[in-house]
Amino acid sequence: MNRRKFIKNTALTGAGITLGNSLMGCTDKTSKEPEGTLPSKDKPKTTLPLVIATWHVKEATAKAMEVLQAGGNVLDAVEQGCNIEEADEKGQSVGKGGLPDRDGNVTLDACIMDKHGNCGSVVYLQNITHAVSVARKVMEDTPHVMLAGKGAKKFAVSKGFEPEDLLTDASKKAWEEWKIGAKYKPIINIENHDTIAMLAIDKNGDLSGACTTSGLAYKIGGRVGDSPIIGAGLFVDNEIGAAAATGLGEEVVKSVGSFLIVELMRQGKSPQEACEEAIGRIVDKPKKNYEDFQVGYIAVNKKGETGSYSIHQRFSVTKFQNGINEQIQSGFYNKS
Ligand code: SD4
Repeated sequence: MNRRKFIKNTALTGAGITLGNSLMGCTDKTSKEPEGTLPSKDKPKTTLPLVIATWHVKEATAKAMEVLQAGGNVLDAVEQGCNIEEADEKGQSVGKGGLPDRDGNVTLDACIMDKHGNCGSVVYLQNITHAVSVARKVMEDTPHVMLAGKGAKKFAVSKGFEPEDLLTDASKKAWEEWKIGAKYKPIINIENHDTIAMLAIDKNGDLSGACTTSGLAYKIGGRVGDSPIIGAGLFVDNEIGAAAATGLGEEVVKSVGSFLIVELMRQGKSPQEACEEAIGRIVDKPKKNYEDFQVGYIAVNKKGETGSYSIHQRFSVTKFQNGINEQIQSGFYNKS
């Protein structure tokens, strides 16, 4: 048995005393209940499929659910869900209309990961709205994982993506106003609508995830955040679960947040516990500077249980499950 499987199995055995069959996966209907556990019919249902995403993005989760309900592929679901936000010019932190870097260039980061552990990513992509779809093409049509800048754009154009100006009048105006003071300070929550990271699980329990952003507003030209970094902004392991991040990417990269959450779930933590511990790793540092920035995580495990947690209040997630597409306020660390 390899080490990965060993840890997973150990975690399952340890937790099995209290959680019984529920940890054995959503498709296991044959094994007997240990004594003292609730009969299956009385347990809370974690029905599939489900979609969860960062921030208030009901149209995006609705699109992903529509794909899943139609029997579509879970990878198509997260891609098409994210595409909705990328095309929405009103969203100033994703795709078209994203806020530019300090030189006025809109540069996009995105990644996608499937149930087989395949992944694709683009960084510093310019003039192409659907960065997440380019990331998917990198995954499916190249031997690489990540393409950057000019090469990423050239590749996108070769795949039929139309170049366009992503700097809308509203974002240009915001940048011009910013230039007056030109202070670099991460904004804690942008109107409850920011980088979109989406995780989905289909009715068979298969997972995929995607993440797409224009990154931090007014960043230094060339800066890349966590969102296209596999393991930081997104991680999917079809045996265990998936996690994704939003917020100050530098802090997510330093703690490899999404991979950490999936590994914590592998060791037996619930998605909620794993998100809280990953935030704990960021805030619990000798130099306590977390008051200046936000990080938020979402996670889902193989059973369809979800979790979310952030440093500061007002991080919300959108979850679509059991026919209900709802915005949920996340728990948060900083109560002061
Ligand atoms: C980044 N994580 O580029 C992204 C930005 C973001 O909410 O998520 N903002 O660092």
